Amino acid sequence: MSRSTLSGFSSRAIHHGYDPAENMGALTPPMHMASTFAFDSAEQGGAIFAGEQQGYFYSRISNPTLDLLEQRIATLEGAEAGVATASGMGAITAVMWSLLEAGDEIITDKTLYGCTFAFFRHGLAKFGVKVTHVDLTDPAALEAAMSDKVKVVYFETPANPNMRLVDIAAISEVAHKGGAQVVVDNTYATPALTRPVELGADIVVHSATKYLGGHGDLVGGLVAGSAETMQKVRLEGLKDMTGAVMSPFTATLVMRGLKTLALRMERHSKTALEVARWLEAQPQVAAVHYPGLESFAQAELAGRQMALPGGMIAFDLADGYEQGIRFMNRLRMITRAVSLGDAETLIQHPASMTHSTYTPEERAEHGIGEGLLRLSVGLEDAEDIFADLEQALAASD
Ligand code: HCS
Repeated sequence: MSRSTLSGFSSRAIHHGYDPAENMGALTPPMHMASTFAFDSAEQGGAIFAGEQQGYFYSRISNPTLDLLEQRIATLEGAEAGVATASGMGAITAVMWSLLEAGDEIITDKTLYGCTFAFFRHGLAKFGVKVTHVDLTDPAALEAAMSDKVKVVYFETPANPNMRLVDIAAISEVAHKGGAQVVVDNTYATPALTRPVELGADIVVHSATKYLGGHGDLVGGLVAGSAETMQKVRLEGLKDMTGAVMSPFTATLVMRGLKTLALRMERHSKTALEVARWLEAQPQVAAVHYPGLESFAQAELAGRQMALPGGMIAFDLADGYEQGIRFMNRLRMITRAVSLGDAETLIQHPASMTHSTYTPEERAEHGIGEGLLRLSVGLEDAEDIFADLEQALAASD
């Protein structure tokens, strides 16, 4: 059986695109730490530059180690091709600089990760792109907002930090009818739980720093989509507009993470569901937002669109921000840190940390509560997570 025709998700995450026999038997793909590549002849160099011949020439454009990772994210997302970038923001900016030009419009969901929001509002807008935020939990709201100037519809699902879901198939249908491309940030769900391209989206972006890498030891980004669009993202967004290139060492770490992605997502989801149920039963907790809960406002969509509910939980304490700060400061094992998807359980306060790029008024308008806490449930034993939450909650009153 060819290693590139395996059907299982984890088998492809482990083997796709690589044959040890072609690499001196090395089980793990070699890391090509080369900035440049030698040409057989001057004519060959010219032909590669002109795109008349396939080949590597400079690692800002492509590199064999990144190439393998790009093939792996493409197969896992059910897309034709991939592009690796230096960070999640590198992925988002490389895509947007490739798809948009002055005079175009982009519609994004209301809730976005803080730096994504800042890039759209303060970056793209400066270059003549009109940015409109629409509640994309409602496909009719998108239909009403569409115009022939809208080139891109962009959202996260689940959204960072409040866990709102967007129906990828329904939104893609409306966006495509209006002639726009759909870009989905799949960082929270990962392709182990949701595959946006299979549901109709055009492009997927990732912060590979999170679940894909999975061990809190790298910063990286990935893009997946059609071969034609990925070539544009590589040659415009990556090569010329951002230069946001991933290093071969980072690519090696991401590929190591991908091997256990499905396994880790199962464990993250199992423990997170137990934690969400427990939090919901505590008198000090006012609200819990988790796609696996029966009380989740979009439980039907979660069941339809996510294979498992994932490892991220958002919740509010009854006494709001002040209690949240007391609670966070009393945690012993659970770590106060931004980022997510690591083996360690992490907690942070979006309004003062990841989403401090919004003004308080913008947070209110975009559904990001001032007291909301975000928990990234890790891979520790559930009893230790519970014990820490319990003692910190008891001491937070
Ligand atoms: N995107 C990361 C980094 C925040 S500054 C997060 O935690 O949401």
